[in-house]
Amino acid sequence: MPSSLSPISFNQILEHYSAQVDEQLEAILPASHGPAADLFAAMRYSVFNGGKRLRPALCFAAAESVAASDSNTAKVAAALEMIHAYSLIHDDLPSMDNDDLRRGKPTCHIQFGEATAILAGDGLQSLAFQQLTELNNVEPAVVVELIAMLSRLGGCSGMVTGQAIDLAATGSALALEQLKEMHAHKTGALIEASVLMGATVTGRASTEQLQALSAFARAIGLAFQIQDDILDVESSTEKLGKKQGSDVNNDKSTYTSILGLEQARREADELFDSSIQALQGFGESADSLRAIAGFIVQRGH
Ligand code: GRG
Repeated sequence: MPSSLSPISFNQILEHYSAQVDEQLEAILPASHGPAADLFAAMRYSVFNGGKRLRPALCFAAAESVAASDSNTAKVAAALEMIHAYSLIHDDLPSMDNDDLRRGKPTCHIQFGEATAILAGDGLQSLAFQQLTELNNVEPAVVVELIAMLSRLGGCSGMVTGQAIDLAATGSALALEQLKEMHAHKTGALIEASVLMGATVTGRASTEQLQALSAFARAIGLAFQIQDDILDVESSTEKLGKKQGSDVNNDKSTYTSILGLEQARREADELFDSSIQALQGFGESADSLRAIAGFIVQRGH
């Protein structure tokens, strides 16, 4: 367990990066206007409703691990957060997870209706790619690489396929390896994109550094999901005595249902250790990445 990393250090890191990405998101998503006012209101509602901005933080921290962050990092970070917001809007839809609440507030389709929620997700996805075409003084080859990374890891070789595996598995028990494969795609891929794109937009990341950052991101991506399952069980147990977490109620396999709570905690700790190990070739420039990894396995409700 990362005993040397205090939650305060992570909160400071998060606030610092959030301010920069929020400024960029404000510029991309001005207050709703014109004939499609509802669409813009729905996009803003979903982007500015209390997300932790974990993916932007990873993007900034990865940029700083190899060089420095700048206004281009903020654009890439905004693109990643818009993809994340779109995925949550679509994941909450009646035809998917059918959730009424997200971050304690009505989900986008409850607030704006299903058709507008679908369009808000579509709009956020295309705005994300548009951001990557509006970087300043970045080599065209780097722009192409960023677009390739986001389409691969956010799309059919990553998050979208993860969601499809999840849908196909509904109602049937998954073995541990299948569960890992599903989460590596569904949540891990966008986390990996956040780290790799942050480093790539600097134009200064070496192949070896990208390989190490990829190993780091894969480890924390899995740890993130395990911790999510642990929190799911803990919050349900706290609130309801003996009732299980929501994924268990939805008949979904989870790390805790397969491994049990204690073994799941050990796995998350081991993945944290592997993530730190992956950064051994980096000096202090990767301290923010290390702090974020600590937050991922220590975070509470
Ligand atoms: C619909 C194409 C499509 C994909 C959806 C990521 C995803 C795929 C669904 C999300 C389902 C879910 C709630 C998974 C648990 C892990 C997770 C992604 C939690 C939310 O991420 P946080 O904690 O969210 O970073 P905040 O609210 O802080 O932004």
